[in-house]
Amino acid sequence: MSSPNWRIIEGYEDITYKKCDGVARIAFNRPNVRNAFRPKTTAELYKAFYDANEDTSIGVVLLSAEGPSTKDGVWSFCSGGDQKARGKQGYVGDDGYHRLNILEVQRLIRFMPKAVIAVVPGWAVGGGHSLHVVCDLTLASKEHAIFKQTDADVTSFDGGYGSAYLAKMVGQKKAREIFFLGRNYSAQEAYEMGMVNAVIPHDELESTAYEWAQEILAKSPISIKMLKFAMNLTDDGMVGQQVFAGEATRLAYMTDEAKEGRNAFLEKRKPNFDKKWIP
Ligand code: S0N
Repeated sequence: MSSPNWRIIEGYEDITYKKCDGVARIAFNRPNVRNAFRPKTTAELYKAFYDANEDTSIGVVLLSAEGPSTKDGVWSFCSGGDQKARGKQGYVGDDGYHRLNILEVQRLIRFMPKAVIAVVPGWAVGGGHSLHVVCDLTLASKEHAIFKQTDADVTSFDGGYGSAYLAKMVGQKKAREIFFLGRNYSAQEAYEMGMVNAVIPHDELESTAYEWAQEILAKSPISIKMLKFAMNLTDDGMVGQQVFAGEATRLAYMTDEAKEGRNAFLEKRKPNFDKKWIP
C-alpha cells in the first residue's frame, strides 16, 4: 500500500489533525510533557473529533501521537490530565475556569458511528490510558508502548469507561490490579489481557494503523455503525439504546411506509399503509 498523502487541517496547536482517503488522523502534539492534555488540548480534540464525525468522507479515525520528546527521545501516546494545569478545584483553562471536558471527548469517540483506533507509540497513562480503552481498537508499539494507570496516585480518577469499561475488557481482578497498583504493562502484556488488538513493530505502527483503517473502510458503513452501537448498547444503558434506536429510526425513514406516514400527514388524509406484518 502506498503511503498516505495526508491533507493537513490547520488551526490546531496541542494536536495535529489530517485526513486522507476516508481516514482522519488526530494526534497529541505535546511530546515534551508525555502528551498530557490541558483544557486547550481537550477543546481541540473535541473540535477535531466533531469535524471528523460530521465529515461524510471520513469513515475511520486514528487517535495517535506525535513524538518522540525532543528532550529525551521518549515516545508517548498520552499521560492524561496536565498536572500543571490543575488548580485547587480542577483543571484551569486560560480563561481561569476549571474545566477539562475530556469526558465529552470520550463520549464523542464512544458514540460516533465510525471506528476509532488508538495508535499507541509510547506511554498510555492515566486519562491517556482511559482514552485508549474507550477507542474501538488499540494498536501498540512493540518496543515503546507502556500502559499504566496513575489515577490513584494523583487523585484524578476516571470512574467511567476508563475503569468500569476496562473491567469488562480485561476482567474485574485485572482491572483492579491495574488501578490499585499502578504498574507498568508492556504492549505484549496488554495484548494478552485483551485490551490491545495487535502489537506492532514501532516503525510500522502508523502504516499498519492506516492499513487497518483501509480494511474497515472496505466494509459496509451501515454495518460498521450498527455493530459498534450494538456492542456499545449493553454497557451504555438507556443512552446506548437511544443511540442504537436512533439509527433504526433513520433506516425506517427510508421505507415506503415512512414516506406514506409523512405524506398522509402533510396531505391531511389517513395513511394508507401497505399492511404486511412481516414476522
Ligand atoms: C507518563 C509517565 C509515567 C512518564 O514517566 P517518565 O518517562 O519518567 O517521564 P517524566 O520525567 O515523569 O515526564 C517527562 C516530562 O513530562 C511531564 N509530564 C508527564 N506527565 C505529565 C502530566 N500528566 N502532566 C503534566 N506534566 C507531565 C513531566 O513533568 C516532565 O516534565 P519536565 O521535563 O519539565 O520535568 C510520568 O510522567 C507520569 O506518571 N506522569 C503523570 C501521569 C498522571 O498522573 N496523569 C494524570 C492522571 N489522571 C488523569 O489523567 C485524570 C483524567 C481526567 O482528567 C478525568 C477523568 C475522568 C473524569 C474526570 C476527569 C477530570 O479530571 O476532568
